[in-house]
Amino acid sequence: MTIIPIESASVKTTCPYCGVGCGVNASPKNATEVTIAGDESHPSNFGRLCVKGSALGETVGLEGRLLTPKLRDRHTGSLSDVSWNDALATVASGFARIIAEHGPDAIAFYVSGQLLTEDYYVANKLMKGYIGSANIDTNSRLCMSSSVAGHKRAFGEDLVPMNYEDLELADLVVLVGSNTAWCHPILFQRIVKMKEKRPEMKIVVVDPRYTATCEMADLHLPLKPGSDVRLFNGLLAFLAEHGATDAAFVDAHTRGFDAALAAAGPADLAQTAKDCKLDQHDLMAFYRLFARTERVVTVYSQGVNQSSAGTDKVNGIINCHLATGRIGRPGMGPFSFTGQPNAMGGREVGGLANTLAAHLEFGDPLHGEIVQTFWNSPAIAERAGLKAVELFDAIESGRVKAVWVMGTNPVVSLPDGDRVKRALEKCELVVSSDIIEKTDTNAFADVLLPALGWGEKDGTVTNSERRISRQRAFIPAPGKARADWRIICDVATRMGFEDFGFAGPHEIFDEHARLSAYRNDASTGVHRAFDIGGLTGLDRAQYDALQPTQWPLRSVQEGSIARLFETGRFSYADGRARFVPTAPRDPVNAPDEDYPLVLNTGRVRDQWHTMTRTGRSAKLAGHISESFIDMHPQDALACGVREGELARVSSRWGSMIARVQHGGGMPRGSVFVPIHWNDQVASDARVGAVVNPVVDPVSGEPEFKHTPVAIEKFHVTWHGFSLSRAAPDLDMVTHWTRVHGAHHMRYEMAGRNRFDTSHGDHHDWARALFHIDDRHADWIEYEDKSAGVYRAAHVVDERIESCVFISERPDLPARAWLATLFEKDRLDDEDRASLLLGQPIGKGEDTGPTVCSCFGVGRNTICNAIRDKGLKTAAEITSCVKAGGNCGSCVPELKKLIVETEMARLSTV
Ligand SMILES: Nc1nc2c(c(=O)[nH]1)N[C@H]1C(S)=C(S)[C@@H](COP(=O)(O)OP(=O)(O)OC[C@H]3O[C@@H](n4cnc5c(=O)[nH]c(N)nc54)[C@H](O)[C@@H]3O)O[C@H]1N2
Ligand SMILES: Nc1nc2c(c(=O)[nH]1)N[C@H]1C(S)=C(S)[C@@H](COP(=O)(O)OP(=O)(O)OC[C@H]3O[C@@H](n4cnc5c(=O)[nH]c(N)nc54)[C@H](O)[C@@H]3O)O[C@H]1N2
Ligand code: SF4
Ligand SMILES: [Mo]
Repeated sequence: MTIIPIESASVKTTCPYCGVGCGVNASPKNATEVTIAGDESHPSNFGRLCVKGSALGETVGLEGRLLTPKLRDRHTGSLSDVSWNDALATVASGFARIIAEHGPDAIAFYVSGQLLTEDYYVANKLMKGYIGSANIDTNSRLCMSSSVAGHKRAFGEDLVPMNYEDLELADLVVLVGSNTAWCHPILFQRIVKMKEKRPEMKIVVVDPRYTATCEMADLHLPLKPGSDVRLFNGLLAFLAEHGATDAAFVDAHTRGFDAALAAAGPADLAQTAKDCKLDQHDLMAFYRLFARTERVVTVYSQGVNQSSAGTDKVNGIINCHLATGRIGRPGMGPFSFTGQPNAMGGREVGGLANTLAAHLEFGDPLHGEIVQTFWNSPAIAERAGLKAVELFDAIESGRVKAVWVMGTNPVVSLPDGDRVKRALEKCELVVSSDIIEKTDTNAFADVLLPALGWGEKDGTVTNSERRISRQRAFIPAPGKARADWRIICDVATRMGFEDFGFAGPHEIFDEHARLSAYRNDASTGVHRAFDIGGLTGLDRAQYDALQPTQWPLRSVQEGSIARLFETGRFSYADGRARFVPTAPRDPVNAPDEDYPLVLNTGRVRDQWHTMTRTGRSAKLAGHISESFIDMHPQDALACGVREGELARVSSRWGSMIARVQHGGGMPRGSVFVPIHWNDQVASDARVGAVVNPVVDPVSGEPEFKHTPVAIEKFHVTWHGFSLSRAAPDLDMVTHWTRVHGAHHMRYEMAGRNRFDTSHGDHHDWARALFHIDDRHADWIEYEDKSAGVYRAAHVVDERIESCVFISERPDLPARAWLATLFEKDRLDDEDRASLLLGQPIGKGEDTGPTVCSCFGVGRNTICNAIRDKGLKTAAEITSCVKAGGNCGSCVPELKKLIVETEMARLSTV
């Protein structure tokens, strides 16, 4: 690869991962190497980055990138490189033909909260104003759509009223269905820092699991999965009964209180505790704390949204804030933490199938008229399009015949993932814009379009507090990749539509800003809070210089509004917010005899979604390197599985395999499986295949946190792992997971094939595994037939090329020291002896799995330091072994290790 030298000036940009939207200083050294640091001037993070943000430099390389357009031959299945001309012609003519034959609703776009606002804007404009269908939906349907629906019902518009400072001004922060410590780490650190300053500030976590977030909480409510509506209905009734509501606010600014209170049922603490499976004293403590604390922020995330009662959960929470008048004032309010970097931007442009554009809606012809007049477009969609899950149903049934997937990986991330595969297989034309060539979804694409990735593209994103920040390019466009907005405009132009001739993202942003202000005032009857009129007319230089800015920003003179609803005015025409009655209902699918456990799915600290980017970082692979099934030890016993063994999780929809573990704080009856692992990195670990396709009736958001499942042992005869510079032959292995190393690939493996005991059998197997023909190759080998143990390393010119360790039992040697051998040009005698022995000689002890990814500090190192030096706080650990001293993401785990080490010490005295 040619390295293009570029100026190593630092560029201010925004992290492409979570909705916190941290500012990043990127200092490129060359086309693929960049130094990353937090931007001290950015008001989201003030210079801090979490571990994923800190590791961004490791993910900008070109490994695995899609760099040229490709077309698939449907007969042979093979892909071939084509010119942009041919690729665009195929897409445009394919869409045009299907529209001509079957109408505009026969095609669909499935887009992403990871697109930039400018990409999103033109995709929405093309579909809703030019093709004339509303069949554009986004993966935000899987993410924030229950919050969107809840906000619209309560406020009359999809508005997040808060800003991050409110988290610091609050005296009580309630985190509902949010593993903030792992998923919004920088906001978590801001909360924790404030709590250290003001210990009287309280944190309550509402989550069935005891997560890393609970380490910092004053109170953890491990409620029954799905019972949040009951919890907040109970709270509303409690507030009313104890005179803790704000009658003046309710009278002046809301409607529907009585109906909501009636739906909430009587204030019966014992009953609510029973319904939510909570300790009555804990419940009382929470209700009292909420009742007496004026400054309360209630944060909610996927434990709330991803539920068949998701929208009601959101309104249940908002009802309590409206009843107490705790909204629109400093340090209080309901706060939906957004997941993706541009979840909010997508909502602003109308990326969801049931919104039109710029917070204008379907159902009122005036809204359609406003948008169509502004666009001067040939058409305007008149009714909502298909929501993600329905959309893929329609693809499977043949109603939708072409789909363009942009920046999302639905085969992994939609529920009932095997059905998504079947749908894409049937679909006449599948187009995918991605930055990576091999993904589970791209395996089904007929046309692959190479997009520019983070660091290469330019545009804006909006974070959870409605702050618009620039993502800026700092490395040159690789190969033939193009910006998403440009690809969309190219297709639009080839379909014969004018009005897509933008010279750059600044022109798109300008049009978007103008639309937000167009006929946006009380006199039109379609006044909406989303207005960035103050950002219109930016030329390229001004756009490039745009500083992080919160909306609304009607005009430069008026400036940004940091907190919405300060005047008590909401977006409904009468200015009043609405209480929404939320009658509780149980999740649609309940556990039964065949599927007795509830599957909960979510995230781990160091991976991002389907791992196409974070999966390429060796640093991030160290924390958790394989998929797992976290379950209560007694449930494991009942299912006949043991910690460390492989097990199959199955539901009525599909199955997957992962390793059983305890210690994730699971209550009885629930299991937790992470969402990240997929067919590219593991043989059978795609949890989306297991998840039920039930959706919330209002928002259409899938119930990702609640699927009845069964767990059974996955029988294997041996366990093992390999490290190698070249890929091994995975057909020889029953179960595998790939783990990225700095100078090697590691494969965790297990198999069912029996080796007989004659020597040579294992040896031949190892040679075949690593594709080695040379009979005189240099091997270091050890075999213990009686224990069923075999290990071998293949050495070329004194340098290790590959090694494999297998055993009949899952307890295998540590991997960390083996990885260090791949950094060496030659093995010394001690290394060779260590390989034979299966453990390091004279190299100190095994450091254990990574806890602190920034400094690469392992669990054993930390536990030994705690034990030997009597460390009592995370800060002491940091000063002793550095762990926790950079991004701080591991601090909750350090606290847990202190407790665990102390427990272990006590149990041995
Ligand atoms: N490290 C990392 N961070 C991320 C992401 C990532 O992939 N990796 N993705 C980003 C995205 S897009 C999103 S949407 C966010 C998601 O951020 P979060 O919502 O914080 O993350 P999840 O792990 O999906 O789920 C949160 C919690 O909901 C709990 N839960 C399950 N069922 C219930 C229930 O019935 N009630 C309640 N109260 N809680 C329940 C789960 O046990 C889990 O701990 O994270 C963002 N940040
Ligand atoms: N079981 C279960 N499933 C879930 C969830 C859950 O909690 N449980 N959570 C859901 C949620 S909240 C979310 S947000 C989704 C996320 O799920 P996905 O959106 O499917 O996951 P990603 O891996 O983020 O997919 C992004 C894709 O875009 C590509 N990409 C990256 N940058 C660019 C770019 O600039 N342009 C283009 N065109 N492509 C790019 C990446 O390579 C990748 O293939 O998962 C959902 N699915
Ligand atoms: S908290 Fe981490 S992942 Fe989220 S934006 Fe900040 S650095 Fe990126
Ligand atoms: Mo998300």
